[in-house]
Amino acid sequence: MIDTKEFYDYLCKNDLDFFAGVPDSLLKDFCACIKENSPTSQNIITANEGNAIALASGYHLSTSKVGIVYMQNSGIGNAVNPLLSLSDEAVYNIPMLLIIGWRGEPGSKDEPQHVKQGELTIPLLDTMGMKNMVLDVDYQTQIKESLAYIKETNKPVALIVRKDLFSKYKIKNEDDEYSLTREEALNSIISNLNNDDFIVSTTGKASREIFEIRKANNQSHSNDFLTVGSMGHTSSIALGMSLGTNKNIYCIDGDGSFIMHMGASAVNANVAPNNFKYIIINNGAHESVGGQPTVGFSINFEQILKGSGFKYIYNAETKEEINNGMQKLKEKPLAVLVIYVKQGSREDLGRPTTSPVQNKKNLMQKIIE
Ligand SMILES: Cc1ncc(C[n+]2csc(CCOP(=O)(O)OP(=O)(O)O)c2C)c(N)n1
Repeated sequence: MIDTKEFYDYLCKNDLDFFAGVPDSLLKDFCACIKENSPTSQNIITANEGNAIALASGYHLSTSKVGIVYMQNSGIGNAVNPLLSLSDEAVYNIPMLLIIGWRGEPGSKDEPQHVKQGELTIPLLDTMGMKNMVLDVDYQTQIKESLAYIKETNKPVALIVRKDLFSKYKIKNEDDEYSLTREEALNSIISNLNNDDFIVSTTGKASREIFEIRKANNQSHSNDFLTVGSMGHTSSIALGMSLGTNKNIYCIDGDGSFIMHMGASAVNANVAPNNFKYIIINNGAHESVGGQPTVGFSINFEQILKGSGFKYIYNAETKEEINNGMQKLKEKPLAVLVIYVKQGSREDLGRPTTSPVQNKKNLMQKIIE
């Protein structure tokens, strides 16, 4: 195990003190340590991983410093374009140090959405011609080696992080501004749905909670599409579904997911049929992976959504307001319900016990019936 603070201090000592990225569960402690010890201008939690590559590139242009980009391996896909068409040696040849959480490492047990990405993490980096190494306790030697390589080639280097590599580093919780938890909000949403309403829910704990709520209610899972991977694409999946059926499709998004591919919102608002019902649960954080902040509490969802073309925006903080908002979603076209909740989830929260393919089959059978 690596002492997280010592690792962070070692990076800073080597002039590696500019961070950008999207948080990850395996990097939870590392991200908490950066957040606690770096000024906010030196740790930019970006909308998506591609932005982080671009940001570190821009920072290098004005400082000649090497930025650190952190991400889960799920984010490699988002990063490929700027890695290959911006920082690559064939284009601008811009160095940076990537720190990548290795979900789905071959031989370890992980969720279905991480298995293929885990297998392909190193092959993908190799294919892109990126020097990479699996980070271990001898990290000082690895960082020295990375910096020597960067000095010689100006090329990015990736350090891959196994599960449980970093020691615990607890983030200090901000004061709770709102009273409901995400799970309570989901319970209220679900209690307002009919048997032929469908849900498309976002990546992370929201989908896990929905699975458990259905179980506790003795309801089938056939009405729910749990977007277990593919963060940020939930609303596009819901849009596609709503274009193919007359049934109501309730998209339940998170603030981090919404922000990751915010452009989808503009297209959704312009093409959404009346059965596309949009709900965003805003806890101002990437709660599922450790609670690092998003800009969810600093941006004006109402203006963004209205500017995109949605007509009616309803805000809710209480169960009663959710009930009213759900009623409005049923009545009005192009309506969005934004629910403000506090952070937190149950310690004993489970995971879906049926496979994604089985869930898909059950859902398709029900929706096409
Ligand atoms: C492309 C990609 N980047 C990062 C992750 C890791 N990840 C899983 S859930 C999550 C946080 C989602 O935040 P939000 O949508 O606000 O939902 P919350 O967890 O707060 O309920 C992150 C960053 C991922 N799955 N995919």
